[in-house]
Amino acid sequence: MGDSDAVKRLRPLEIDGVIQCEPGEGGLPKVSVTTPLSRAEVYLHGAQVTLFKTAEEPPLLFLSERSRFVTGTPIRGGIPICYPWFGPRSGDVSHGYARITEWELAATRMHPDGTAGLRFVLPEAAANQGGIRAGAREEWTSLKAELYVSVSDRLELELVVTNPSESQNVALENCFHTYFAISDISEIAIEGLQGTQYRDRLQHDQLIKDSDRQIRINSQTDRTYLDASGPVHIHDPGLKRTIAIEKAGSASTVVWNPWTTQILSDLGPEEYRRLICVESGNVEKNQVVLAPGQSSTLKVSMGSLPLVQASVA
Ligand code: TA6
Repeated sequence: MGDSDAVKRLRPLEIDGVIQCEPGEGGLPKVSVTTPLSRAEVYLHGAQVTLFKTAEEPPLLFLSERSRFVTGTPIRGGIPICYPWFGPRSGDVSHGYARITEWELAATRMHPDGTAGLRFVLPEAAANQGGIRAGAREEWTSLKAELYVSVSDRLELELVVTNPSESQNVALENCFHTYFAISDISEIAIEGLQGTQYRDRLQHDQLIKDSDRQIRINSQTDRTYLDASGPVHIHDPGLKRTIAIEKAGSASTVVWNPWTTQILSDLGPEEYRRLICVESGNVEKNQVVLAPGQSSTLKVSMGSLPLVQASVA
């Protein structure tokens, strides 16, 4: 397949042997990153990371075999960027328009320690569709959003949003809706959320305090943990690894698995067994309010380590 105009525009940003731009699934422009320790792939569509893998590990992220790669439709898997809202919104896409917009690749670099860095910019027109989108607010049209992706033995993402207004506060939600690859949903234990409160979407949105040291998934799960800013570990004996998720600038953590009951056309019937979403952001009462001229940074750092033996009860 010949280079599309979008891929041709990316050529000057390539770094030989490290950063290549090429047509990906569905012909969508994809940036492939190779470092001495790892590989990654990021689609300009949604600035969505779809692959991260260190040399000796299975991929860290789950990507549905049935994901569509079509403009205007979210990719199912990897790290969707939920912005500037989280969740459903009447007349517009769920989780905001950032993940169905083609971002611009603004810069690439290779650090002396071998880390590869990418910077993506959300086009200002994203909030519009020939007129402001049904779900968008006027004040969002002037926000500046940039995504920094850093690839080494870990994967780090930073979403930086700036309010250029000289007079107006702007409220928004943001979230890295990360799909982690696991051996089997029955195997894993999630640790780090003990003692925090969550809104349970499966129990009439009631607020519940989580007293479990470890969370195990045995049915459809959709929990929004509020005022939860700490690290989370996903212990996976099946893959003999613990996935470590650290974050900064994030007060909310969402845990989701569709099980067999939430039917999604872009997710195979058995794929629920091989994914768990642990999402890092600021949603609901944890929403971000930017004063005039203020910026916010949502940062997540993820990687895997040998299974923390004592962890799995
Ligand atoms: O992450 C939790 C959630 O809001 C769930 O309610 C579920 O709908 C999931 O996101 C996937 O949403 P999507 O719009 O990507 O199908």
